[in-house]
Amino acid sequence: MARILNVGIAQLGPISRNESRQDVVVRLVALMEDAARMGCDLVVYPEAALTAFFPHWWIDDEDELDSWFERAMPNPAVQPLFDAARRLKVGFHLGYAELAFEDGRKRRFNTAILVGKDGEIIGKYRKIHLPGYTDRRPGDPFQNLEKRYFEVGNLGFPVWHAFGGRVGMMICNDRRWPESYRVMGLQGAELILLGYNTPVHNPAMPETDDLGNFHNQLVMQSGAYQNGTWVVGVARAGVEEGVDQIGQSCVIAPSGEVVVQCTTLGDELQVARCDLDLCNSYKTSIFNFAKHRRPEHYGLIVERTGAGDVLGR
Ligand code: CDT
Repeated sequence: MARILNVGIAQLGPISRNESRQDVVVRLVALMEDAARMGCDLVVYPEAALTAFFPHWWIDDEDELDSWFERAMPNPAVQPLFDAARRLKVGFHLGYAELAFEDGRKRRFNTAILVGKDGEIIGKYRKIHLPGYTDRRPGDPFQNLEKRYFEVGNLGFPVWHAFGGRVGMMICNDRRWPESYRVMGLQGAELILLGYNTPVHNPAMPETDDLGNFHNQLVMQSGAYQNGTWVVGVARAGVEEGVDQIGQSCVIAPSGEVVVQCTTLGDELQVARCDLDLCNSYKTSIFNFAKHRRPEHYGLIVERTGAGDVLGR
């Protein structure tokens, strides 16, 4: 029997700096209710979906910085989303800023969770590829301070048995790196979920400003095809606190084709019927990793000895 999963892409428009989490959760629940009406099994929300994207501005004060983070998941502000999942029997993927107390210290991560139709958390991922910088760039129209506000994720790129398939997560900038997909592809991922906040303007590379949407789809389409997996990418779009962000949230089939795409820069739900078995022919023929991949011939350093590096040939 075919393994069909109806996946909703719940794109968000801008969130203002003073919008409460409770108000944002009302927006998220409205999108989930739409998704339930359209028969979705799973809804995917963007990166850091509970607040405005605060890495775009400088924050000096520690308490103020902490106020953008979630200390527990769920927590009272987000509980209505978990309750809605249970009531509507719709799972979800949600990005948020996480404040954790681990190894005897306070730690901050850019995190995403996968939640089942019963409202229980199935898995957690912490963003590994953090863009931007730690210093202040007063000449730039906005900041990109992820390297200052977050630690590099320490949970790897796991793949979970969930929703009748093998599901992995990444977050925003991770999608530009082929190894993010490949590490999950090597674990048999059939569905990779991700959210993004991508400014149209990149102050460090203004020559690419016209290419933002192209690069967005280029990396996700390649990742899907080269690993024989569905990829679902969901934006927070539009002009938020003066920063213009791309939309074009989409669902990509293992063929690399975009099957569904958002057309606005606001809150918008689109639905894709994802047949997880479409991954099979890619995984068993052209991208049968065990049969065709030859990492031992890539010339990677496999051993460092006193006499020199041993290459994997
Ligand atoms: N949030 C995030 O990771 N954004 C980065 C901006 C990089 S500048 C083009 C991204 O890769 O979309």
